[in-house]
Order: sequence, then C-alpha cells, then structure tokens
Amino acid sequence: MAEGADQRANQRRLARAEIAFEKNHQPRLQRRRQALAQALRRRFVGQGENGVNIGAMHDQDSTVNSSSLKEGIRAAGRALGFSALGVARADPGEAAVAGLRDWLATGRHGDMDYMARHAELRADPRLLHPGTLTVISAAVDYLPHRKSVDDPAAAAISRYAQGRDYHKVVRGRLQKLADAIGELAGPFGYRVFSDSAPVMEVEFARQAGLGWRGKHTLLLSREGSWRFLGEIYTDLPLEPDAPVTGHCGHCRACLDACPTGAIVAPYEVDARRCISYLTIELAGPIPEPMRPLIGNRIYGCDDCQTCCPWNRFARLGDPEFAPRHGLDSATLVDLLAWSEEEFSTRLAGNPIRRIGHERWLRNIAVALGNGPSTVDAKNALNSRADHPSALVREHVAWALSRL
Ligand code: B12
Ligand code: SF4
Ligand code: SF4
Repeated sequence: MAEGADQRANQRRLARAEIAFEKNHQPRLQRRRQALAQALRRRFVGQGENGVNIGAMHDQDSTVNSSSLKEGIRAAGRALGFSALGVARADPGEAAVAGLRDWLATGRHGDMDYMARHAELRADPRLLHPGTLTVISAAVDYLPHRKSVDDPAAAAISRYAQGRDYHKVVRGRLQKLADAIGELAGPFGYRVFSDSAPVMEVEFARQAGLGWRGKHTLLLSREGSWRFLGEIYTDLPLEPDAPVTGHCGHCRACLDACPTGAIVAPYEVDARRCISYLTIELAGPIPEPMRPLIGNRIYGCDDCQTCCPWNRFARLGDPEFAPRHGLDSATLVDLLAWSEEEFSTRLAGNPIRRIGHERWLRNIAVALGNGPSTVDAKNALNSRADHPSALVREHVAWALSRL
C-alpha cells in the first residue's frame, strides 16, 4: 500500500508550494511561532506539572515540557477514536534514512518511482513542511469483525481495503485533532497526513512509542498490527515520547508465511516480490513466475500479519472500516463480471477504486487461473477474452491456459 497516483501529483504541487513558502515566508513563520509561544505561555504557565520551556522554542533542542498539553492531545485523540497516539521529534534519524537509501539503491521499490523521486522530502520533514519540529503520530484500528471467507473460488481482498478509504478517514480525524489542539494551544502551524505524502510513517510511529518495527517491517504493538498510521507535522515543540523495545524475539513466522519470499531478510521487504505491490502498485503485466504464487489474492495481501502471534491480541477495528459490498465474501466469477461503471460506483470511497477497472480485471484473471478448473471460471474468463485492453486479454489467456 502506498501513496496513490492522485496523491503523487498533489505531492509535487505541494512540495513546490511548500519550498516556495519556505523561501518567502520565513518572517511570517517566525511571527506565528512567537504568537504560539505567547499563547502557550498564557495557557500552560503555572498549570503544567513539569512547567513550560517556551523561551527557546525555535529549534529542535527545545520542547514545551508540558504534560498537560500532551495529555489534552491524548484525550482529544481518544475521543476521536485513535487507538494510539504519541510524539516524536521531526527527525527520522541517520539509521532510518540510510535504510531508505539502501532500499532504493537496490531497486526494491520497483516501479514506485515516487519513492525515489521524493526520497529527500521523505527523509527531512522540514523540507516537506517548513517549520516542522514535532511529529504527532496516531493509529486507527481496522481489524474486521468477522473473518473473510476461506474458499479458493472467493476473492481474497486484504482487510484494509474492504471498507472505507482510510486515507480520507484518518486524515479527516487528524484534522479534527488539529482543531482540538488549536483550542488547547492557540494558533499553530501543522499539516496532516495518512499515506498521502512522502513521510516515514512507520519510523515516526516507532519513535513516538506506538510500537516496534516487526520483522515484516510494519509497525507492531502488543495490540497487533491491524492499524493505519497518520501524522500531524507541527511547529509545536512538544516533548517526544520514548520508543518501546521490540518483541519479535526469535519468531520468524512472517518470513516463513510470505507466499512470495518478499521479506528477504528480517526488516527488509523487496516490494517487487510483494503481492501488495504486484496487485496494487504495478501498472503493467504481473511477471509470469509470480502469478501462481498470488493464489486468489486480488488486492493486497495479509499473510505476514495473519500469522503474527501478536495479532491474537488485536482489538476489533473502527466501524468505519467494516466490509462493504460483500468484499469479504464475493466470488471471483461475480467480481470479474462487474462492468467499468459498476466498478466505479460500487467502489466509490474505497481504496480499490484507485487501481482502475483494467488492473482489477487483470488481478481477478490471475486468481481465476490459480483456482479450481470449473465451468463457471472458464465461462467467466472467456467472457473477457476479447476485452479491449491487451493487458487484460493476456492475463485472461494465461489463466485459461491453466484451467
Ligand atoms: C511503499 C509502501 C508499501 C510498499 C513497500 C512496503 C515496504 N515494506 O516498504 C508495498 C506496496 C509493498 C506495501 C505493502 C503493504 N503496505 Co504499505 N506502505 C508503503 C509506504 C507508502 C512507504 C513505506 C516505505 O517508506 N518504504 C520504504 C522502505 C525503505 O521502508 P521500510 O520497509 O519500512 O524499511 C525500513 C527498515 O526496515 C530499513 N530497511 C529496509 N530495507 C533495508 C535494507 C537494508 C540493506 C537496510 C540496512 C535497512 C533496510 O530501513 C527502512 C527505513 O527505516 C507506507 C506509508 C508511508 N508513507 O510511510 C505504507 C504503509 C507502510 N503500508 C501499510 C500497509 C498496511 C501495507 C500492507 C499491509 C497492505 C496490504 N495488506 O497489502 C502491505 C504490507 C507489506 C509489508 N510487509 O511491508 C501501512 C502499515 C501500517 C502499520 N501498521 O505499519 C502504511 C504505514 C500505510 C499507513 N498509513 O497505514 N507498502
Ligand atoms: S503482504 Fe504478503 S507478499 Fe507482501 S510481504 Fe506480506 S506476506 Fe509477503
Ligand atoms: S510474525 Fe513474528 S517476526 Fe514477524 S512481526 Fe510478528 S512477531 Fe515479529
């Protein structure tokens, strides 16, 4: 899962605008921070148990050491349905940036050009949003209330994509959280994200104490990993939380469970082998040797999380993400029959819509080719054999050759 195509164009525009903003509006930023300092002084001096250090809030070494402001932010976060919230400095650190560079240098991002193009913005929050001192990292749970149907003729759609589009839901909530912070602290500079811009989301969540990095590279906690992440970049100099220690121990269940060997070493995913990349990010043909390994997964993959022992303790997800349109139980044959119009209307507000009807058909054809050789499956594939898209036709022919 990654920042989508529509967001990529936005990123470019925003990055240019933000850099221009940085050049032209430094004095305005300074004034805004001074106003913020005064607001904080008014609200928190004499109130906080730890006192307030706002005299030197213009650099990363100063913090508003006010537990009452942070407690206020946490309480607002809980009221808005965030399952975890923490604070990190706006600096991913050398090790994380070196990891990102190594990953890019070895080509593990595949065709996700935006990962390479925006590496500098990703590595430095102040380039993406000038004036950022702090990252407020927050999580929302999405584990569905019931298990998906386990049947090779059914479509396996990853849990995160069975309900409403998290990009909008999480960012909407973060905006409300930012409004609540404004009520507490007065005017402040900020920008909200959830998989919508070049941000090192897992690393900041780790630093903010929301959990540790599992060997599958996702953020993992004692309440599991079925969580979306989102952030507020802000010029509030809040005191960072402490990271938690990792609890993967000797376990390697996710490395062993991965159907394609995409977790090439602990904490290293080669996206080119990951089913999530192959079914969502990759625009062209799915490499033939990978197709049989995909099974009936038509959008993303959950295997490295379903096998994880910590997910036994996961909480049920937010009702916003409850499965819609039977996406937890639909058959491959039924989904292949959806017209382009049905695809667009039924999946309005769902992240799947972003891949478009052509890739949707490509993925379902591969899954049918991996499934049982039934008359229904063959008829369904034959009905798409003359599809105007060469990509769809080739995947349908491949599938028919296996049934
Ligand atoms: C690109 C991307 C993908 C790509 C690449 C995945 C990946 N592991 O990098 C693909 C398309 C494969 C993908 C898949 C999925 N994704 Co995704 N993805 C992202 C995205 C946009 C960026 C992640 C990133 O920066 N990758 C770059 C690499 C370098 O980072 P990394 O793997 O975390 O590696 C770090 C270290 O492990 C180390 N490292 C890595 N490789 C190497 C190599 C060497 C030699 C060294 C020394 C170090 C090192 O350095 C890195 C920096 O700290 C984030 C959103 C965001 N903006 O952060 C969502 C995000 C990570 N994805 C998410 C999800 C849910 C998924 C899926 C579960 C979706 C699904 N069900 O199909 C799968 C899980 C696959 C997996 N095991 O990672 C969530 C994770 C939530 C959580 N609990 O952590 C995020 C945070 C989106 C969100 N806002 O919720 N994703
Ligand atoms: S999402 Fe699936 S393919 Fe990707 S790393 Fe996890 S188990 Fe492997
Ligand atoms: S499956 Fe095991 S190794 Fe993988 S993330 Fe979970 S605890 Fe860590």
